[in-house]
Amino acid sequence: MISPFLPASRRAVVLSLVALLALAAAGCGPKTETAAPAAAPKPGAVRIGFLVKQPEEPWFQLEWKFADQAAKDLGFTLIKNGAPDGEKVLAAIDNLAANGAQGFVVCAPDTRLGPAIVAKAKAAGLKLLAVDDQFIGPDGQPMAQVHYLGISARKIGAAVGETLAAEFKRRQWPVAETAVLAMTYDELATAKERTDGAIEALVAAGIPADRIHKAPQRTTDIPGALEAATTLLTRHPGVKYWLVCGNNDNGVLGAVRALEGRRIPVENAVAVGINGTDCIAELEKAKPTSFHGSMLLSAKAHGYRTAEMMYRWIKDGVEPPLDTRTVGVLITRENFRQVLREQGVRD
Ligand code: FCA
Repeated sequence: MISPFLPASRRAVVLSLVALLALAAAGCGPKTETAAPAAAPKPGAVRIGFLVKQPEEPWFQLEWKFADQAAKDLGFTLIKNGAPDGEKVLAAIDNLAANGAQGFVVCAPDTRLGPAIVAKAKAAGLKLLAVDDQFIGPDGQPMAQVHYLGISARKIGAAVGETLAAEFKRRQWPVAETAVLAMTYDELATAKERTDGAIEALVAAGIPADRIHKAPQRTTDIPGALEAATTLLTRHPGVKYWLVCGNNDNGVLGAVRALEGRRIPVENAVAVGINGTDCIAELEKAKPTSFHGSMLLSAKAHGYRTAEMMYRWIKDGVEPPLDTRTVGVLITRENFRQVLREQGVRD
């Protein structure tokens, strides 16, 4: 199902794109680029692809770093590719097949590409494991038959909401002067679950539902969040204190920059992200900002573990579990250096 949140004109574009990609996946659409095969791999050599939607995001760079570690430890070749749109992800799968890969891990640029990706992987005889973002089928439901490793999104979102509620109580802000800024990206199921979880926890802690304001992001990078948050803040000039949650660090960082742009004092806002990998420079700033902390996810589980699962599947025929969920842990200015070291994110 195409998201009801898209305007009709964009829905039509997305629909025709999906149709085109399905055709291409079935081998009857326009040809996608295929690189010349590299030197033929040794018989029995394992080659695994790792495709990510936003290669510029530190989270995905860390997934790659841990997958590289798995390749080194287990002795397989890892082929990494950025796949920021549908055409690139399908072309990358062609390239993997041409280069002798037997399987790949993928965080798709749009989860509705799931059926096209599955069709292409099947046609090329490649094993497939979705990471982070679960594929959505033609019926709008998660494709539960496609192997997937992702976060326990609602639980992690709830932990964000609980952290914000605890700060709100500790600071004794009057409810009537406080509001929630939720940076949302409801087109992506894991993102929606995260912000829904945070909002549920805030309401359970006593924040009235009508003081919760959603700022839908058009893109999931900092500029997309800055734009959405600025628009929302302009519409609510009377709010003195802000509690900020979002889909990930970049969403929340964009909101923090928007609060600064509106001259909201640092101590009048508290913001908590998700990922923990994209906010390190923010936490390292000598002068604290409103960015209080983040739920650090396990880049190692998402990078090393997925690559290892794929390796065992190819080499030993051990099929991974269909659905694996990972947890998060809160990092703040007080503990982030130690926790990042413990998790192998930082030396
Ligand atoms: C999604 C987000 C990423 C990261 C990942 C686990 O793909 O876009 O930032 O949070 O889930």
